[in-house]
Amino acid sequence: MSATATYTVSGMTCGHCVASVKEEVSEISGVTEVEVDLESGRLVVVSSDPVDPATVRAAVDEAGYTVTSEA
Ligand SMILES: [Cu+2]
Repeated sequence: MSATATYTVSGMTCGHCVASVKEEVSEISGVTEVEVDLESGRLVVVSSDPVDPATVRAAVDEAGYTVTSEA
C-alpha cells in the first residue's frame, strides 16, 4: 500500500528551489517519491504510509519555502 498527498508550495522560483524541496521532503521517513511542479507549486508526496502533513510542512520550511495548501 502507498499513500499520495498533494500540497501547494509558495516561494519557489527556479530549478534549484525545486531540488531543495525535493531533497528535504525525500528525507522524510517512508517517502518513496516526490514530484514538484515549479510553475504551479504543486508538490506530490508518495509514501509507504501516510505522512503527517505537519512533517511535510516542516520539511518544506526547512528548505526555505512555505506550504500554502494541503489537498
Ligand atoms: Cu530557486
